[in-house]
Amino acid sequence: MVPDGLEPARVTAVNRTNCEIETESGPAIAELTGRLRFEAESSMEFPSVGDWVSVNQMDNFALITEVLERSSVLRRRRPGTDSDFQLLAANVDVALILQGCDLPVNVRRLERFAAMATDGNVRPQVVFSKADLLDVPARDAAVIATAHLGTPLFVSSLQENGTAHLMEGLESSKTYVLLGPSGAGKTTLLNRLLGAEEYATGAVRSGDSKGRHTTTRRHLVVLPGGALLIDTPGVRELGMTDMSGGIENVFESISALAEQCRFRDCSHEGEAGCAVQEAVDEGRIEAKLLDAFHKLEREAAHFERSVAERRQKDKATGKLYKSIIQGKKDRR
Ligand SMILES: Nc1nc2c(ncn2[C@@H]2O[C@H](COP(=O)(O)OP(=O)(O)OP(=O)(O)O)[C@@H](O)[C@H]2O)c(=O)[nH]1
Ligand SMILES: [Mg+2]
Ligand SMILES: [Zn+2]
Repeated sequence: MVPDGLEPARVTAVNRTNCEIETESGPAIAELTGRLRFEAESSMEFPSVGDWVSVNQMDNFALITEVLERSSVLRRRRPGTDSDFQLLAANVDVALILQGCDLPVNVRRLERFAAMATDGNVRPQVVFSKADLLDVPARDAAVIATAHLGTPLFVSSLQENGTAHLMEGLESSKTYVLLGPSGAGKTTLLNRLLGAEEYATGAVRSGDSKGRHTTTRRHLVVLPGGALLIDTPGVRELGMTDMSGGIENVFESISALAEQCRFRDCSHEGEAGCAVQEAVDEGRIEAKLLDAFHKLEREAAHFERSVAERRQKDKATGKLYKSIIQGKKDRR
């Protein structure tokens, strides 16, 4: 709830010394109150892109007094720490996880992005970008390799109807975030959805198709249809390395083994004739990795359960944001 005398606003970008926010009366630059700045116990308490905050508006200046409760977060472990997190974005509904078709499908990376999203109550959606570079058999192979992560979308920002399918699925006043390595085509897609070359994109290196880290900050943009999209810099280090040590393709190999379990609905938690458990017992799969697999599944289940709850909240937040955007349009 926003206290009396204050108004709600949404953080669209975070700079070193201030935040950019969208208020009912349009965009503004805002600073944190001293209390917020000095009493924070962890960096997670500071506003991040996508956060709803309550602000005290003055003439051409605003003060953020409070970060409102988050419905979801995208966060990663700070490299080298166990419990310190870096918040990438807040109040995100769907993470669009991009994999460029100019590079081999990196299932492991997609899984890590998906786990990061699920972990924060964000729905992961795999998106194969640069689909113009893919023939049909390669497309089928990509679908099969990532089937455990849901049905992927294919987009091309260069083809005539290359983004139509994705665009149709974007819901007004829902918040989406673009994730993926540098060069995957995140900003190109954003420009395409905006219908304008508004943000800088960069060609990938000719040798290995790696990106050049063109986008350097996260920012939230309102799309013509009313959906909200956060562009991010290519993530170098995911900070989900607690599962390191040969997780490569582990989810795939568990899925493959699961087909040999006696029961089709085997949960691999001690059932008779479980091929996955057998592989763990024989040391072919590390127990730690099976745990990680179970954790991801539990998170997915938890996510399903909380969707209904979140719908209620989303409705309220959506209305609020709509009124802000609408208010802005009316004044134009
Ligand atoms: N063939 C093809 N190339 C694309 C497509 N989308 C983007 N590209 C190219 O991919 C390169 C990288 O695109 P960007 O949008 O800058 O990538 P990014 O993910 O924003 O990269 P960072 O900002 O560095 O994280 C550019 O040369 C784009 O022209 C596409 O749909 N098809
Ligand atoms: Mg970019
Ligand atoms: Zn089993």
